[in-house]
Amino acid sequence: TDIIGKTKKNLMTEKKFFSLALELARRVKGQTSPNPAVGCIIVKGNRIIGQGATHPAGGMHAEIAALAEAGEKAKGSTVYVTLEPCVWYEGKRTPSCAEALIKAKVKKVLIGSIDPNPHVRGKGIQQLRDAGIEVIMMNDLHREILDLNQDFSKYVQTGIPYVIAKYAMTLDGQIATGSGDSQWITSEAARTRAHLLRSQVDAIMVGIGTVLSDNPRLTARLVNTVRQPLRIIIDPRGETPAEAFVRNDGLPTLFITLPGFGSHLQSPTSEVWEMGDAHGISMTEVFSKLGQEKKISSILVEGGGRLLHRCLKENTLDKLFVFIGGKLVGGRGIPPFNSEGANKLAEAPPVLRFYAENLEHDVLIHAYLKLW
Ligand code: AOF
Ligand code: ZN
Repeated sequence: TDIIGKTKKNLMTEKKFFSLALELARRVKGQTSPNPAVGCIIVKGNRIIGQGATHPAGGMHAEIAALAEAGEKAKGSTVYVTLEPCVWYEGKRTPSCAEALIKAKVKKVLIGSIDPNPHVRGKGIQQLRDAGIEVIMMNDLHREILDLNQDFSKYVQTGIPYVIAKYAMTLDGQIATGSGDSQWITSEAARTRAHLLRSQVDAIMVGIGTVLSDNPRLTARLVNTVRQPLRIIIDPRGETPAEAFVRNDGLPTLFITLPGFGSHLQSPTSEVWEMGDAHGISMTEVFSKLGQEKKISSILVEGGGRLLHRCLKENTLDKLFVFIGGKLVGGRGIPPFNSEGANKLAEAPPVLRFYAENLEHDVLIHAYLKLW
């Protein structure tokens, strides 16, 4: 019983250190793109001697920040890190974390996930082991750790941004009443949560219908944030009014129109891409171009129903954020994806995994259509 007791206690401690490392990573989510958000805790004799999280791109990695705090004491320590430490490769901006850990003579490294970056994947672990450091892959919080950097994982492997659809609906699945009234389906706390989601992506996208009906600002206002996401308006015929917030508040906006419809939208703060043909604007093409030319690694698509439907139909959605508010329309309203849907449930797009987050008065569903 003594031995079992001890083992249990150790497991508990490891999990605690790991959840701390994950918490550190979560705090910098949205500030590290296109790098992943990573957290690192350095422990010696059951005491934390260093902690760190990824700095904005081009800056320190989590391990380097944690090692800087630990200093000389890092020798013989145990390191908890949510992502495999990186190795050096051509074009990299900062020095290798695996090498830094070896140099600091740490004893043991516990890793939460393998780095999906093809330049790193597995090599960091190998390098540490070759240097005689004990490396353990942790299963604790594995799913949560993977969830945090799904955007990075897709972008580093494909060059295409991670696309999330976001909408707020009633308990009977409507985003507005039949007459178009939608303010508000959710309460204050859910709207603050939505602004946090905005602050964690590189870009926010809406269709022209939403601009015309809501005149949204599309900024992350209700939370503290160091940067605002790029605003992208899908406006095939260049109908965004001259008085719309997105053309007047001095923040950057990218308008995407059909050929010949965009020149009047150009301004010192707004850019125009003219794309598409008689079949309309291909969202697949839009997303690839955003990844390639603007290095956008994640996008939140906030509606409306026609744009969301188009994204779904082209199979470009990776995740849904669905806010559910305690309201019932109780009849025909407006659905989130506004067009013909699947005929048979067997033909409906599969959801691979979903779970709910409880907010004060509402629920936020995380639904994954793809896993990266
Ligand atoms: C780590 N710890 O905190 C992060 C890692 O251009 P660089 O030098 O910043 O390297 C970017 C790559 O490093 C990135 O694509 C990913 O593979 C890894 N990110 N690695 O050891 C960290 N953020
Ligand atoms: Zn690194």
